[in-house]
Amino acid sequence: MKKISGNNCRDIDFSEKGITINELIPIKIKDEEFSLLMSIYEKASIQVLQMLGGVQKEYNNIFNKNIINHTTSRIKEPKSILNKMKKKNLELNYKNLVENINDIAGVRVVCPMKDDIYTIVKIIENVPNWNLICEKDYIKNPKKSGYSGYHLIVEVPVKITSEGNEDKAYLKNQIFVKVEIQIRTMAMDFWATNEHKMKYKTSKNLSFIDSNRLKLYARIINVIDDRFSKINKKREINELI
Ligand code: 0O2
Repeated sequence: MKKISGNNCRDIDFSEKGITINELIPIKIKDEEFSLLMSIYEKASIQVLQMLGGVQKEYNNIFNKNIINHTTSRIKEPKSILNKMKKKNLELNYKNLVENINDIAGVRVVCPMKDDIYTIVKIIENVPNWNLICEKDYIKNPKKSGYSGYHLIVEVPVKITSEGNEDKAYLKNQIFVKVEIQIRTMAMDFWATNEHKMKYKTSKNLSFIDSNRLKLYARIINVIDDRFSKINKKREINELI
C-alpha cells in the first residue's frame, strides 16, 4: 500500500477508522501490500478464535457442557479472492477488496447440537467492541442446494504496529477487520464439506438425480440434528432432577 500521489489518486480510509491506502492501487498478490493486508486479516481471525476458545472453556468449567466441538480458520487463497472479485465484476483494487469481500478471514465453528449454534450466535452478538455487519440463518432458511449453517460477518478491532518503520504512514493504531464466522453442527459440517468437494466448487455438474439426493440428505441430516437435540435436552433435564 505504497502511497501514490497524483491527480487521479486519492487516499481512502478503510472502515473510517484505520488503514489508509490509495484506492487506485491495483492488487498484486506478490506485493508487500497484499501480504501485509492478509496478515491483518490473520490477526483478526486469531482474535475470533481466542474469543471462542474462552467461551468453550467457560462453558466447560461453569456448566460442564461442551458447546463447541472444534473450530477452524483460514485466510482465503489470493487466487480465490481475485476470482470472487472478478465474479462480482469488481475492479481489482484494495478498496473493492476490503469493502466487498467479506470472507477473506473465515472462522468455522462446529457444534455438537443445533441449540449450541444459537447459544454461540447470542454470545457473538454481544461481544463488546465487535461490530455485527450481517447475519444469515441458513438453518431456518436453508439454501437451494440444501446447505445449512449460521453465518455472521463481524468486524473486530485489530491493533496495528508500524514496527518503527516511519515511511509506513498508513499504519495507524487500530482498524476494524471483517471476519466471516460460519457455525454448523457436526452433521451439517459433514454434509457441507462433502458437498463442497462433490458439487459446490466443481465445474463438473452432478447429475440432477444426485443433486436431488444431496438435497434429500441435507433434509435428513436436519431431522437427525433435531432428534439428537431433543434427546440431549431430555438428558440434561434428567441430570438436573
Ligand atoms: P468457500 O470456498 O467455502 O470460501 P459472499 O460469498 O459473501 O459474497 P453470499 O453467497 O451471500 O455472498 O455468502 P454466503 O452464502 O453467506 O456464504 C458463502 C459461503 O457459504 C461459501 O463461501 C461457502 O463456504 C458456504 N456455502 C454457501 N452455499 C453453499 C453450498 O451450497 N454448499 C456448500 N458446501 N457451501 C456453501 P464461498 O466463498 O462461496 O466458498
